[in-house]
Amino acid sequence: MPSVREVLFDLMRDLQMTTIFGNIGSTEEPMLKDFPKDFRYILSLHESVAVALADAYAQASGKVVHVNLHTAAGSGNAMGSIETAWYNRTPMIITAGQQTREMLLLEPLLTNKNPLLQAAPWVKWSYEPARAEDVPAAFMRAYATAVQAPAGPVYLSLPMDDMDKECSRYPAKRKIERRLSAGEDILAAVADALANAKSPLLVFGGAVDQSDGWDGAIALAEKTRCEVWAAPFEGRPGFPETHPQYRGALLPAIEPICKQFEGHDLVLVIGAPVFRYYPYAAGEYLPAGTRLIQITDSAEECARAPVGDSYLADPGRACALLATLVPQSDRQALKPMAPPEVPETRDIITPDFVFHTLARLRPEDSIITHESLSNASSLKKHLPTKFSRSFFSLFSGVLGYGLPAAVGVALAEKDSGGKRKVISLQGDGATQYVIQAFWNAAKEHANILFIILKNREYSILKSYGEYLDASDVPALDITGIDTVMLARGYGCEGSTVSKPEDLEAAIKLGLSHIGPYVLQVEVDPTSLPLLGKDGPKKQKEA
Ligand SMILES: Cc1ncc(C[n+]2csc(CCOP(=O)(O)OP(=O)(O)O)c2C)c(N)n1
Ligand SMILES: [Mg+2]
Repeated sequence: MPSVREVLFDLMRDLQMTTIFGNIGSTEEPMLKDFPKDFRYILSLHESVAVALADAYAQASGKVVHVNLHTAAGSGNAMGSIETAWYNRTPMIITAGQQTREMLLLEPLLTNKNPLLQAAPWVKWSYEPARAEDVPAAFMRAYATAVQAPAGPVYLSLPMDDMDKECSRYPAKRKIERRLSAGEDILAAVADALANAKSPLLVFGGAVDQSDGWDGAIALAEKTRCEVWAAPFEGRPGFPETHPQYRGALLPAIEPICKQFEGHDLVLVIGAPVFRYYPYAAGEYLPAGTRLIQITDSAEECARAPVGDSYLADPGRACALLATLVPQSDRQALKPMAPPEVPETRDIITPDFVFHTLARLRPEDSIITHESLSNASSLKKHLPTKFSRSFFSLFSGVLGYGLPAAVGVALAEKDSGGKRKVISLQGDGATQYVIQAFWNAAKEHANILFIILKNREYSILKSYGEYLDASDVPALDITGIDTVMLARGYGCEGSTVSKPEDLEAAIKLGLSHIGPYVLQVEVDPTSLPLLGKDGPKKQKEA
């Protein structure tokens, strides 16, 4: 009779899950012994790297990923990235070893005391099989849970003595439809509202792109000829930021969003929560006379919206259907936004100047990953996303995503036979949370240009301090870090640039390098107003 391990690996093979990301310990070795030749294990040196790398791989490829962690210890280390995978809606099965059932009662070393609770808020399901022979079927159920809309991580705790036990039952391999439908019976009412609105406004979230809605969203926007905005804090765009109707990302706060909606009788939000706000800026959610409609495939997102009417449907399918139901508007076509100003020449490099220069030099089809918080709006202005699946960031606010995400995206690109360059734009602070990802970049010979914006501080926290009226906060300066030297230690090449006149040549060199290259750019540390120059300046005045 086959062992639990043999049946489990057969099932993973059947589900086309032959790549395992992770970081292991002794409690996982019984599962991984005699590792089949057609599988690969992508080792990371820290669990948060493994989860974030796999997350980005799933985002870029659309595949379901398997991450293998070391009992409670490894799972604990991975929590920040698991939270990000939850908000990124990533289909991810996490398996973690557990102490042998023989000793569990006496709580030996490496016991996961409560595997069902450890990751609980950020996984869709946690389970430890009641019997060894249930392990493969539990994996099948984990798969079915993880892929359904909204996709997300699930957690399986697997006792180490289960693997060599006999397993008589091969779980049925089941096809699980990953997306909801979007029917005319429900959405005709939304189409009517759009057709009858005087001045509608569309807001698209990243779930539109996750559900293959990119082209449908464009078709819908062009039918309605209205302004299109991105929902705040989205990990990936749902609509091309180069489109003439695109107007930018909504500010992530209550009062400014309300202002942005003024003059519109209908706001249709597709594939995003309503909304992810931070900081707090008191105000009304909507102007008087504005109706909000949300289309989401997440019942939870539906429930937590403070205003508006919600429809549960697949965002991508909804866009495509609405584009057929809505009549062509005869509104005047909108003019595209003015291009960003060319940054003025200064004796110090500014983030604006980095993005402006990169925009001139980067291949049009390059993919950007981003974790550089204080200058995100400038980045978006200079480097708007033109194509589906070509910009990835984090939707959670948990730092430690960007570096491994770049590697995960580059790996997905390589696996699909693509040759697109990945450009990773990183704050110097964010980079330090998951520095070990440079090792994966070197090992995979990943085709990435990392640009580290070295301002020697947590710049955005200085802006928050200003907004919150919290002066003299300690611990916001991070001087004395040389990221290029750290990256070299992990096997990546790189250099530092500090003069504006040297930047172009440095970026060209980095872009032409085959494999990972780390360009550290010393930039102006001026912190900017948190909600932009026109937004509220202080929380208490908001
Ligand atoms: C895991 C985690 N720890 C701490 C924070 C709080 N935090 C938010 S932004 C930030 C600083 C980011 O600094 P850097 O990457 O250098 O970007 P900059 O603001 O300087 O552009 C910190 C520490 C966080 N979001 N996540
Ligand atoms: Mg910084």
